[in-house]
Amino acid sequence: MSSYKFYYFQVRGRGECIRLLLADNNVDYEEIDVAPDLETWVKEWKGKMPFGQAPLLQDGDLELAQSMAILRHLGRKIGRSGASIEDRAKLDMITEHVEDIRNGYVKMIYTNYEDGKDDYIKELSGKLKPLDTLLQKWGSDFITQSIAFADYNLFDLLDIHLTLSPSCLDDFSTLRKFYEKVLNRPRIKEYRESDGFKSRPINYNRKQ
Ligand code: 0HH
Repeated sequence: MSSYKFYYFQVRGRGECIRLLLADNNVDYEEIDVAPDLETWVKEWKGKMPFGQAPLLQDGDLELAQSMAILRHLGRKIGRSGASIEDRAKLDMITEHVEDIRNGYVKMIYTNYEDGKDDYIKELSGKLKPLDTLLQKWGSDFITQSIAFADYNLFDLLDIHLTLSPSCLDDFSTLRKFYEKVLNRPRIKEYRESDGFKSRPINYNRKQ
């Protein structure tokens, strides 16, 4: 029996960085689809979620909501949470900026895709540039010396934006290098070949 149960929709969405961390670190888990149909989500699962939303991770008696809390918790449990207090601060700093970008992305995708996509893409490089500058300044392959929870989240953010705008990393060689480095990790490659990964759209409304 898997020790972790992961409850989420069958989309990449806010769950994908967690799946990437689990896959790359060979952590066994069971995934439960909370919405084989919308009625099941509303009647069976929504009310059981601490904040009425998924994802949720069950780790023994601990029921944990909020994707970033789940990601950090798993990072701490498997030793992917930064080697020093300074590293942990950097990982948190990047995580917060990635959240800011993701919140804007989700808003555009779900509420304003047709009218908002072009402007969103125009403003994207201004949001990615500081990430490129910081990673270059910090000088490691990952955000810190070795891969940690925040790297999976940053990777997923870059991945979904490359789908939205394939040229979005053209001016950001450090981010591009980081993206390729994570993409080419054997277990990440293997995971991305899986039927599960291939069958899940990025977003529930299938806009991307
Ligand atoms: N801050 C939270 C986190 O990071 C936000 C979680 C969240 O927005 O964990 N959860 C959404 C699903 S993520 C949720 O539970 C986006 C995937 C889209 C799935 C849409 C399903 C529509 C069902 C009506 N949303 C469902 C809800 O709020 O009822």
